[in-house]
Amino acid sequence: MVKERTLPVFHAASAQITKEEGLKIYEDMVLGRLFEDKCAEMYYRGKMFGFVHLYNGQEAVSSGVIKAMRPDEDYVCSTYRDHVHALSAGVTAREVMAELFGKATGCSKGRGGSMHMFSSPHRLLGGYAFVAEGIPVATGAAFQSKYRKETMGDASADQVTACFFGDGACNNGQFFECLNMAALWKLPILYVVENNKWAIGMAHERATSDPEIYKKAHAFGMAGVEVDGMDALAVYTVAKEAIARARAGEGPTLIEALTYRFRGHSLADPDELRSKEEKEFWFTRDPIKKFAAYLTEENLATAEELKDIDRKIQAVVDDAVQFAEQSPEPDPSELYRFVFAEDE
Ligand SMILES: Cc1ncc(C[n+]2csc(CCOP(=O)(O)OP(=O)(O)O)c2C)c(N)n1
Ligand SMILES: [Mg+2]
Repeated sequence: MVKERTLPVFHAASAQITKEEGLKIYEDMVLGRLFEDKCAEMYYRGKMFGFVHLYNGQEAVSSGVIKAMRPDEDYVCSTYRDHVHALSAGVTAREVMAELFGKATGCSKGRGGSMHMFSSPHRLLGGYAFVAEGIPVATGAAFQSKYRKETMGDASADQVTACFFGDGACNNGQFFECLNMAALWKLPILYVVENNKWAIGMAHERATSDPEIYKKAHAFGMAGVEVDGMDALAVYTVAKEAIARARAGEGPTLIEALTYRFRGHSLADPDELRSKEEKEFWFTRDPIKKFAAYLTEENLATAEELKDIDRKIQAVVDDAVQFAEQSPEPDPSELYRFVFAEDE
């Protein structure tokens, strides 16, 4: 039997969500899942190049956190596993798929590819290929919100930043330096660790002196919480509390979401290191199935309504592929464009 860390218990009855919130989270998770399944298909058909890291299994973290934020206003920062964060942040499936196909209509104009999704209108600060590279960027975004509000007197600058990264990033120096500054200056930021137990083929327990990452917050006098990352409702509830704290000027939170990726590290990984029994333990905790059961049990949705959403989203994903296929390649004469920000 696999020895798994005990997942924190969350009592669903303690959370109150409306039907609208529930369906929004469900739809976003289904979009993440179906989009990524399609990515795998397109990658193996040779439509995408380079490394492609999928997010299957971790959807409750992206949807639970980002759907608790203000769309197109609050900031989101990601890693190389960034497609689903981009979708949750509101970047259209068309723009994300076109970026994966390297097309000019992609959200990074076809220059970024899988690991570098970016969208200024959706306040997506980017996907970053170096482990922990997004942490200082996100910390800077949170600093500018605070600076604009408190030093420049801009009352509208109350935006919160969510910074997503993996368990592997928590052994990197940037993590500790940024947590220190964020706590010291009470920055409006959520550091969201997606602890999926593995950093490529390195098991978290083998690389980390104290594997309970959320406890590292306490060394900085920062709020640190662990949450079942397979439970969208639990993540949403924890995120809402952290966002309220950040917006009220009470500082950052380190959220450790215990989760699991259902596929290999990237689509080039044969995924032979993780045991069959470990995978099976986590497959039974599929976050979409869990949340669907919650919605129907609480009479927030019928099984038919959820199926309608599934069908609608499948059409969105199919349309995104068609759009990406038909979109033009970037024009070679524009090779040097978008290296620096442009006015429009
Ligand atoms: C600074 C740096 N060192 C090493 C790598 C190679 N690398 C790519 S992904 C990865 C594992 C990161 O694991 P984790 O942070 O847990 O994220 P996950 O892939 O599990 O989402 C490593 C070591 C890198 N990209 N950047
Ligand atoms: Mg990991």
